[in-house]
Amino acid sequence: MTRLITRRALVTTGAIGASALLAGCDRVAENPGFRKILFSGEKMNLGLQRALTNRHALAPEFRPDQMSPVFRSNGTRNPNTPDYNAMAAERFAHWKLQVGGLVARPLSLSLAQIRAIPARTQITRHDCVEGWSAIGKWHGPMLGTILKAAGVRPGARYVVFTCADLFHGHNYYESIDLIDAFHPQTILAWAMNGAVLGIDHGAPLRLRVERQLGYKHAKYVMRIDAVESLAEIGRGKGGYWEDQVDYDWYAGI
Ligand SMILES: Nc1nc2c(c(=O)[nH]1)N[C@H]1C(S)=C(S)[C@@H](COP(=O)(O)O)O[C@H]1N2
Ligand SMILES: [Mo]
Repeated sequence: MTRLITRRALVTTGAIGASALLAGCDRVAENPGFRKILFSGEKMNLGLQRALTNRHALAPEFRPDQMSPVFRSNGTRNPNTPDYNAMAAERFAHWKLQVGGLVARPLSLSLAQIRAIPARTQITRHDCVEGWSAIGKWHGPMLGTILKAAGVRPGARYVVFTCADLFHGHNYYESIDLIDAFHPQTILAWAMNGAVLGIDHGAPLRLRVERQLGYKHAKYVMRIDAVESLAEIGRGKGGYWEDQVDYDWYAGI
């Protein structure tokens, strides 16, 4: 009996599944019944799971008493270029974030302007691919607020972050799609653990994209560009580590 019901459920799922998939993956994955069938058992397809995972779900948030006593810094700890050092020496008073690419209104925002935008505070866990994690508190405007002000044009599919630090003469960069760009926990943080963001953690501004692994969280963000394709940027894989060592572009956790 159980088996029959399961078979029937599967057959029904198959029929509805095809059209529902065409209608929009997220809705299919949000249905608990579909999730159970698609994501359980030995034959679970990881690629499919990734494609159907609810991209709008929130990352867990934590209480202040759960914050890590030490939050290590990783990758670049100081860009240490002449340009960056000059900006840091005046506490980024003349630094500006450029927002461009496929937008209706390119923006050039000072730190004071960014700090005046309504901000979100979130205590989240950072997971680095190298095998450590830390819980920290981040504060800054939602990336979506800034993108809405710039007006992302219809052809845009990704948002690219260009950073101040150089690796063999090339800027660290990262990219996310528009679902993550407009996710409520995707913020441009200018404060961490209740203090102004330090140089080791990406001053003056760093991305927090909480549903993904650490290397996606671009520090030292200088430019944000809406683009249609990632093919012409760097080596075309959407990020510094993706280009270098084949890390996944979508590093969902
Ligand atoms: N610009 C830039 N962003 C970066 C990196 C970097 O080297 N340069 N390293 C990444 C990696 S691998 C991790 S784990 C986090 C570390 O952030 P933290 O220094 O605040 O811990 O930053 C990410 N963003
Ligand atoms: Mo990392």
